[in-house]
Amino acid sequence: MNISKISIPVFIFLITGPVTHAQQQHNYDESKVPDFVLPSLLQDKKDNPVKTVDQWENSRRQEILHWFEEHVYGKPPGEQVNVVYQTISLQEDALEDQAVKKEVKVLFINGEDTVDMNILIYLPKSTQGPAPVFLGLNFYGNHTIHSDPAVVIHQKWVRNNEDFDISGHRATEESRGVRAYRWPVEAIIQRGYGLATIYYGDLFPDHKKGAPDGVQRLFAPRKTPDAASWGAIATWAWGLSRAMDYFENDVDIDQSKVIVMGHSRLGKTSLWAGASDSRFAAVIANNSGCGGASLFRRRYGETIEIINNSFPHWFCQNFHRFDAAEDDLPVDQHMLIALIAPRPVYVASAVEDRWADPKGEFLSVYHASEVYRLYGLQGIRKKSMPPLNEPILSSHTGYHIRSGGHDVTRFDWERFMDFADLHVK
Ligand code: GTR
Repeated sequence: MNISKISIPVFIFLITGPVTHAQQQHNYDESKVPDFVLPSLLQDKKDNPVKTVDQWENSRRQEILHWFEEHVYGKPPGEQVNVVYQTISLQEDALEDQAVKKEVKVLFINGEDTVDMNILIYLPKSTQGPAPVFLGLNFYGNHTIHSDPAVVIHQKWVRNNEDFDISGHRATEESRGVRAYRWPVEAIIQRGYGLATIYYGDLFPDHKKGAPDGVQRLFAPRKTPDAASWGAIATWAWGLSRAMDYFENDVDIDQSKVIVMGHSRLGKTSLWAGASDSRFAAVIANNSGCGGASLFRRRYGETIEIINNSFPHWFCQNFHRFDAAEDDLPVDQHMLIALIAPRPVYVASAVEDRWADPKGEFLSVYHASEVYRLYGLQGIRKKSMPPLNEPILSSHTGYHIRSGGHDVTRFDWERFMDFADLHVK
């Protein structure tokens, strides 16, 4: 090919590769963040002021919860499926005798059809009585969170990853323990907490056509999905609630002290799980970004249009109506966090994770604090972000921004546990 004969746009394409839709649209320039007005938390849709906890809980909160279901995450079908729990492994001397480990298979049943999810649970032996527990979904499978050779490897669809030797969308022995650095199980156990985790693909394999291979299939014969039906995030959150149903029946777990934690898309999920199911005692969202803690109206980093284009299955169909129309949405994400009040919530950002808009994540927590104050709790009063690596822990609305990029680090976990020590344990 003779370079001199290639037209300029084609030449640029050849040297840079295709420019993705996402790259074309995002803004990282603070001076280009548009002026916006956030929907009021304590003024209802008829403009009546909300002055008491009772008005908040019985009226305004319901209104906001409904909007999130209707326009953002979508609703699970009202009906329930039959559920059976099977303990498929039990080890009394796990982690050098510091923990009890069990794997519980949860079978969701509709007639002849079943879908299962496996909960991997580590509980500290040092705790007198039932243990407080962190619950989090994982990205590649329960066997990836620890090098423990006995954890079951799932047979579900999984994202290919050369670094983890995952190809053909199937996990193998090669990927055992590859995500252990994100799950400091021994440290969690030492601090007196349990850890429960589930592979998110058990519930909804994370691709556009994943729905029929997850739990949604079990409801399909009974209910035709509509534009407000649950997307993948609501389905993953539904799975967390089903894990909570199980915890209510496990005497070794303190069901009143379950802290739901998630990173990135699973941080979006932990926020929605905590907002939609008040049995969760506290919520932690790490680098959760657009559709998680950050404010849509700032249009900094990932936007509604970008996320809907890249991941059309994550939210309900109605949410696509707000592509490039953030101001038309009746909610913003400070309202999602406020739905968790008065339960403790912790949002964590990373300074290099601009895609997730750290400032927008902080401002959500700041604005949500208004509802925490209605409960007589302090919340965050200062509108300026705290310095790097200096967590806000004493407030029921906790926050940190750490150095580094999009990830879950040991620093993050230590702060999550500090926060849980203060507000949950
Ligand atoms: C990105 C997505 C983010 C975030 C992230 C993740 O591609 O744009 O919203 O969820 O994935 O989950 O790792």
